[in-house]
Amino acid sequence: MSAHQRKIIHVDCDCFFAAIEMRDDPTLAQRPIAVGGAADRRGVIATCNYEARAFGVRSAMASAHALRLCPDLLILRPRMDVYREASQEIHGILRSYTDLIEPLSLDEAYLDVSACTQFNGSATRIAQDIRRRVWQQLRITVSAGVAPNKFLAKIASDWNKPDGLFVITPAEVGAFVASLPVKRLHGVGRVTAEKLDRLGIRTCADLGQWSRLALVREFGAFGERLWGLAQGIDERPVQVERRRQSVSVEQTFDRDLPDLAACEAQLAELLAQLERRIARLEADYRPGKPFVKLKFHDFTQTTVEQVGVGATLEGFTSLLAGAYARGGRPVRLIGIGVRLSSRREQVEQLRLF
Ligand code: TTP
Ligand code: MG
Repeated sequence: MSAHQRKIIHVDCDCFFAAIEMRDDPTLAQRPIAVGGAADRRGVIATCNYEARAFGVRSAMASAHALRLCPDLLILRPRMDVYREASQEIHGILRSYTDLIEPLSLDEAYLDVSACTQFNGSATRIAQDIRRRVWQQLRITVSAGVAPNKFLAKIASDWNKPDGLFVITPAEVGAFVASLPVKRLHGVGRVTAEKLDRLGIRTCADLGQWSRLALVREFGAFGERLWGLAQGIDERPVQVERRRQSVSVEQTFDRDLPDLAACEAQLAELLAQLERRIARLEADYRPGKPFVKLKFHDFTQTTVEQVGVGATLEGFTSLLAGAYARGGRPVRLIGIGVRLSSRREQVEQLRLF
C-alpha cells in the first residue's frame, strides 16, 4: 500500500426526487411514479421510482413517451424546495464525518475520509453509518461506494443500487478494473466508446494491452488519462465546496416533542450551540437571516426564515411559532441557523451599483 492511499466514499441517493415523494405520500410507494413536467406541455421526466424503471421509463425522457411505455405512470410536479432541504440535511450528516466533501448535485457527493478517526478509520463502516443515519433521519435510501479514488468510488456506489453498498479495497482494484467495460470510465462518452470499440477495446483488460504512447497517439491527452484509469489510477482530489451558504445546528429527539411549549424549551440550548459554531467561522463570513426548521413526526418538514428578526432567542422563538403553526403536529427535529454572506461578496455587490 502506498503512503498516500486514500479512502473515498461516493454517496448517491436512490431515485432521489421520487424517493422524497414516496416518503411524503406512502400511498405512492407501490406504484410507478415519476417527477417531471406534464406530457401535454412537452415536459420531460426528471426521475422515476424503480417500479417505473421496470417499464423502461428513464430520466430526461419525454413525459409523453414515458406514458406510452407505462400508461399507469403518475407524473408529479417537482418540489425543488423540499428536495433542496433534504439535500442540506444529508450534507449536515456528511459533515459530521469530514469537511472534505465535494457535492456533485443535490443527491450526490464525494467524501475523502482518509484522515477520519471514527470507526477506527474504517471507510466501509463510515459508509454504512451514513446510510443508516440518512434512512433514520430522512426515510430515504442512499447507495454508497468505497474505493481508493473518485472514479472507482462512483462506479461502486452504482454497483449494488438501490439501497446498496459496494467496497473496492486497494487489493481488489486490479481485478475489478480488468473486467470493467470501458464505457463505464469517467470521461468516456458515446463517441469515444465507439472509437474504442472499433479498435477492439471493450474492457479495461483490453485497454491494458495498449501502451501509454499508443493511447496518446490515438486519443491525445485523453489517452494518458485512459491509460491511468485502466490501471485503476485517478489522482483527482476531492474538491471542497468553497463557500458556506449557512450555518446551523439541529437535533432529532428520541421522543417527539408534543407541542409548541416543548419545542420552545429546547431553543436556548440550540442557540448556545449555534453561537459556538458562528464563533468558529472565518472572519470573512457575516451572519444574515435567521431560520428555523421543523420536522414533524410524519417526516414532513418546513423552514421559516425572516429578515430583521435577529439571531436572538426572541427572534428564533417567533420563527419557531410560525413554523410550528404550519404543521401543528408533534415534532421530531428542530434546526436553527443563519444564512451567511461574505464581506467580500458584499463589497463586490456595492461596486456594481
Ligand atoms: P440521479 O442521482 O442521476 O438519479 P436518481 O437519484 O433519481 O436515481 P438513482 O437511483 O439512479 O441515483 O439524479 C438525482 C436527481 O436529479 C434525480 O432524482 C432528479 C434529478 N435529475 C433531473 O432532474 N434530470 C436528470 O436528467 C437527472 C439524471 C436527474
Ligand atoms: Mg441518485
